Amino acid sequence: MNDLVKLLQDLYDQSGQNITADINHVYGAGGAIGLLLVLSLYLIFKKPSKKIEEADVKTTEAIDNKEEVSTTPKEAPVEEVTPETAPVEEAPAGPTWKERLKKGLSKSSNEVWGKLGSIFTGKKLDDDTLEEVEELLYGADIGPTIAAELIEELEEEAKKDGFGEQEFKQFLKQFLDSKMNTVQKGVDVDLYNFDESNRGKTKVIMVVGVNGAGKTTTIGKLATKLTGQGAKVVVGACDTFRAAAVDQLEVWCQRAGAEMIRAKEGANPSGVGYDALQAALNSNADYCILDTAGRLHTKGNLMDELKKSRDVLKKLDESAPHQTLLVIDAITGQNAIRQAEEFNNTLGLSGLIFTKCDGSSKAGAAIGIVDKLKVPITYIGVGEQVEDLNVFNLNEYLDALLDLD
Ligand SMILES: Nc1nc2c(ncn2[C@@H]2O[C@H](COP(=O)(O)OP(=O)(O)OP(=O)(O)O)[C@@H](O)[C@H]2O)c(=O)[nH]1
Ligand SMILES: [Mg+2]
Repeated sequence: MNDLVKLLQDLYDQSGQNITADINHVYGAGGAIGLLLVLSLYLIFKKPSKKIEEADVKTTEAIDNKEEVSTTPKEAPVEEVTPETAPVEEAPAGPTWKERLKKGLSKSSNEVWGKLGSIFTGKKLDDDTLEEVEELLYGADIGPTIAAELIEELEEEAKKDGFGEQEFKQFLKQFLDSKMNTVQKGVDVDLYNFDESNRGKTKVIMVVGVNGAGKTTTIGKLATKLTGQGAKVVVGACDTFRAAAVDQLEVWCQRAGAEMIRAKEGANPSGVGYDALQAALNSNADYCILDTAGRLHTKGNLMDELKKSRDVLKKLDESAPHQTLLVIDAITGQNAIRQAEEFNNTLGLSGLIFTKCDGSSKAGAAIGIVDKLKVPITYIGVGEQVEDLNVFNLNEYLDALLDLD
């Protein structure tokens, strides 16, 4: 013990401190060292914690299951992922109808209507600007009467203070809406919304138009929409001129889950329409859609044949066809008025379907056509996919055309 006192005294002396080590200091230091020793032994031999035990079990299991063992410290906070909160991987959704419409009308919007708006950024309406507007309106093919009317009203509007691009677009929207909204109100909603309360009351839709306007494709899309709503649809392949036309329709009908009635050997088109309606009535179908062969409105004999096809349906149902729809390719522009007038005179059209708007900058022609004929647009087509056909909504159409949101 005295040796230990001496050792401590030497250490104190070396550190230059004026402290005297006595036996009490030695006992104190020895006690502290002893306490440290006991503590160390306890920590080494104490029972492992529950958490560590569990972590080890999991690690063993993971190894047994050949799972990858995480090197993350076990104590690190782990976000709990329960089946309810786990993110479900959804199939990427396609574009919405609004997006499709906007894209489909982008040619017309960018090349004509958008340019019109930009004329008014910071400019006053002088003669040069008016001329520019006129030129673009003729390019839009909305028809000379409407174009002249629009310019007259514009001259008044543009006198107002702060008349810029947005004000011009709003003025255009109001003007175009006023040209169409009364006629558009006449659209029969049953045409695109299958109503369960009408189940079994066969509605006959006859689809007509010039060659290649998009009749068969539109019928395919329409049938798909209606069967998708739970309706039973029978389609009559009345285009007996081309075998390929029937094959094309058959593919669409199979996809839509619609029944297709084709021509019997040597049957004429009106016979197929009759058979299709008979089949639809027999099976209490909700819709009977007739695909007719394309024809030029100037061919009198073909137009007569169409009339015959329509009249024969009345033998089965006096009120048939309930809808006679003319398909118009948007690229036709104002020339469609002549077509529509002829078809209207022969058959009495109840609606128009405006197709291929995506391929033309003349989608605005619809306004002039509706205004002139007083026949509403029922559907609009902006591409070749099923989703590219939808009900024509005037507000949506004008917003997309004028790039308003
Ligand atoms: N881009 C685009 N193509 C379309 C649209 N609608 C139809 N088509 C295409 O236009 C072409 C003609 O369409 P059809 O449906 O065969 O036209 P149709 O009026 O039945 O033709 P006929 O029976 O020969 O008189 C096809 O290649 C269609 O895919 C559309 O909205 N956009
Ligand atoms: Mg066809």
